[in-house]
Order: sequence, then C-alpha cells, then structure tokens
Amino acid sequence: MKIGNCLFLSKTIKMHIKDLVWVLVCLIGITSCRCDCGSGKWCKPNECNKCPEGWYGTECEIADVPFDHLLLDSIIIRRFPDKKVDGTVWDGDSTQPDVYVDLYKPRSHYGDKDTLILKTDVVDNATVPVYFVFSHPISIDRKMVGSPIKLQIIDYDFSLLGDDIMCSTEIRLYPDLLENYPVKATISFQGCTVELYPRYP
Ligand SMILES: [Ca+2]
Repeated sequence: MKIGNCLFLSKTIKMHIKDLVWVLVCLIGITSCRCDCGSGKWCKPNECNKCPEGWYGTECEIADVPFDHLLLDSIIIRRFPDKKVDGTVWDGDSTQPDVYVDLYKPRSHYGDKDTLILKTDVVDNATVPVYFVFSHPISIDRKMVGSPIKLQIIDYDFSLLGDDIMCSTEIRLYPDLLENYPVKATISFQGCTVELYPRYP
C-alpha cells in the first residue's frame, strides 16, 4: 500500500463503512513497515529502506564503525554525588558508598534481554578518584561500539531493596565519543564524571 494512495483516500473519504475498511487497510500497510535499525529502536514507519545515520546493511544491522572492536583498559570515576537525590547518605552506616560501574546494551523492542558488556568489581567505601584498571582489557565489539549503551555508577547495597543507581546515562561510543580516536573519553552526567580509556587494535 503506497502512502500516496492513503493520502488520496483520506482526502476523498466519506465516512462509510467501506471507506473505513480502506483506511484501516492503509494504516496496517504503513505501520507494518517496521524494522529494527540495529540501534534497538524502531525505524519510523515507511522508512524501512532508509537506515539511520551510522548504520547500513539490508536490515540496517551493521554499525558503520571503522574498527572491528575496541579495548577498554580502565575507567576512572572523577566525581559522584555526595548524597542521594532525597538528601540522605548513600550507606545506612554513614560510610562512603561501595561503588561499581556497569555498561550494557538495553533490551530492544524485540524483547531480547539486556546485554551486559562490563560489570566492574566493587570498590568499598569509595572516594574519588575511583580507579578500575582491568588486568585483561574489556573487548567491545563494533555493534556495541555503534549502539546506544547504558553507563551506570552504582552503590552496592546489602539491602533487599537492591543497589542504588548513583548516576545513569545512555552513550554511543562511536562516533559520539571516539570519532577522533581519543585515548580518553570524558563523560559528565547526573553529578558524575567518568573517564574511559580505550584502545583501537
Ligand atoms: Ca559503605
């Protein structure tokens, strides 16, 4: 069903049952034109053949990234909020928060699961700067490098309520942060400042 036909119909339509059926057919024809753009988000209706910037391939599944993968050697937290947004301290015993970092690709609309890229060890009673130096560099493949991924700084808690997210953001490593192959990428969000130290093998 072409959009032009639908527009023509919408102009000439009279509200008879038969016309309503045609409108429904049109709407189904347009909205069924959907595909995963590789970024985990739906393409706009009727733009199936147009990949969003940074993606190509028949299903827009290939990230336009000029390297096969990258390596992450270390992460440094330079800043995190002193307290929770409600003004209370991070830990009930009034010690400093016990901090770790995770990096993952959120589930897409297909209903698949979050893909964990990295979860660091916990640094107990952390004060900035907090260093996470990986004995084996973390390898991040091109699809993750080109996808929106979530970066979170988390306070590890023993409580049944679970850990506290200290700050959270969505980033895209390439091209947003690493287009010019920097040795360090700095991200500031929600009271946190984080440095990533990548390598390009
Ligand atoms: Ca603590």
